[in-house]
Amino acid sequence: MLLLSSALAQQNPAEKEPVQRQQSGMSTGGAHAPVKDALSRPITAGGFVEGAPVIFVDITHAAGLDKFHHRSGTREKRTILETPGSGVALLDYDNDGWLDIYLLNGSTFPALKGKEAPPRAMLLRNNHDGTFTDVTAKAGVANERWGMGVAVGDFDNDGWPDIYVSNFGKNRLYHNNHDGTFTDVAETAGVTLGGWSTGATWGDYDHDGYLDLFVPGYAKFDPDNPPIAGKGDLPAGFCQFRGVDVMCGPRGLPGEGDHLFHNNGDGTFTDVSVKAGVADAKGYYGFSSVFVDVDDDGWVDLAVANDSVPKYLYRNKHDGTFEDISYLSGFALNDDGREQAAMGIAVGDYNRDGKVDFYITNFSDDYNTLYRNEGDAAFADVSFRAGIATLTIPFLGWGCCCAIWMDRNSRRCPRQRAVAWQSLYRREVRRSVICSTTAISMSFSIASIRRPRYCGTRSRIRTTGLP
Ligand SMILES: [Ca+2]
Ligand SMILES: [Ca+2]
Ligand SMILES: [Ca+2]
Ligand SMILES: [Ca+2]
Repeated sequence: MLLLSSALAQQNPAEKEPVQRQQSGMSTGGAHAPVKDALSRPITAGGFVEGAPVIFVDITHAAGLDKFHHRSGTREKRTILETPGSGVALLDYDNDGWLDIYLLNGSTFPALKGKEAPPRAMLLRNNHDGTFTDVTAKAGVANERWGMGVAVGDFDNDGWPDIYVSNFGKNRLYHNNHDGTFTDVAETAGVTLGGWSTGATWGDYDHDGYLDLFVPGYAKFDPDNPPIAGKGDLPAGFCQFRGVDVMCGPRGLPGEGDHLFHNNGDGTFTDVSVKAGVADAKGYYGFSSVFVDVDDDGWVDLAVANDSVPKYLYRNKHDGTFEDISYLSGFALNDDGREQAAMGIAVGDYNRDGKVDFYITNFSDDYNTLYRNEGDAAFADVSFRAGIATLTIPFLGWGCCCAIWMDRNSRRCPRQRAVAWQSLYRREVRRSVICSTTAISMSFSIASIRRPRYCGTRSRIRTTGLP
């Protein structure tokens, strides 16, 4: 039959039907626009698709967060002081169970001299409806100094989170007055310092029940005589990046030391940096720090991310002092034995083995580093093996923080989530810091995290650190 049809077609080519060329692919109906819900999330008639990607919607304006504008010197960025950003903290300052936002601001050289109004930090209260209200003026936390980092902790154990602000210039310790206002008690507490402080961290290193405070220092910088190529002793072209004149530093600048303040329990602190062995005698350029127990002995240890030089890791010796295990642990350098320009620190148990790991952001043309905890305070740079190194090479990283992801469709606590929380809580030794990063540019801090209702009772995490 087929053969016959074919023969007839050949005999009468004029009667041949037009050839229907079939395209590759598949046959479908017409185009249909996606159906979205009120939050612009694509949905089907049956609701969300199991396993579908999580959709993020930019709600900055709707939430009222675009009122904040960060300033840091001028666009030209002729000096290193103008190049970093400032920290941010997520904290429940009014203990209503909803996270509020504290955004630090930078400053300008004219503002430092009182020639123009200084940029202000902003505290945004969570209205429980997706919006925030600027409560900075009432709270009294505008800072109005050149802000770098912020760390949140309840230093006086009154149940209300207090705020430490690291500045270029004097630092602040905002005590929470329980009524929506704060009082800067840094002077009486003895924790103002001066100079250039960066990402601080709270942790009870001596197990006396009171949070102690570590404050890294970056570099010594004189705003009246800033290092600029072509000025003073510095020849033109002295400070370049890829052949372009840029700001000078940090290399070549004297480093600022680090400080550990012991909480005396009476509202005052004592600088014990030298005795404790964490004073940074080398003058490294500290950016971020975090108290965290890396060896599971129940005592917080201390990690410090330094810019352009080796990083510090100090092991708590349980007697008020620390042992410098930066090199011994493998944390000081990367897998090639090379120092990196570390900016931010994130702490988290990424491989769910119960041991805390570190993720470090670095300068551009270098990869961000994932340090896997091998046990007994030994760390291995597994960035490339983990497949997350190459894509970070072109970018300059700043603050970072671990995140615990949750299956949005699940009303249960997935095992991995439970393990992650347990892992973090186990390390919350006597109000010590757990999951935090403190970085200069986006110093990030979570003071009170409310666990989802379906995952158990409310718990608090004291963390510090950043963006
Ligand atoms: Ca709140
Ligand atoms: Ca307090
Ligand atoms: Ca203490
Ligand atoms: Ca420890």
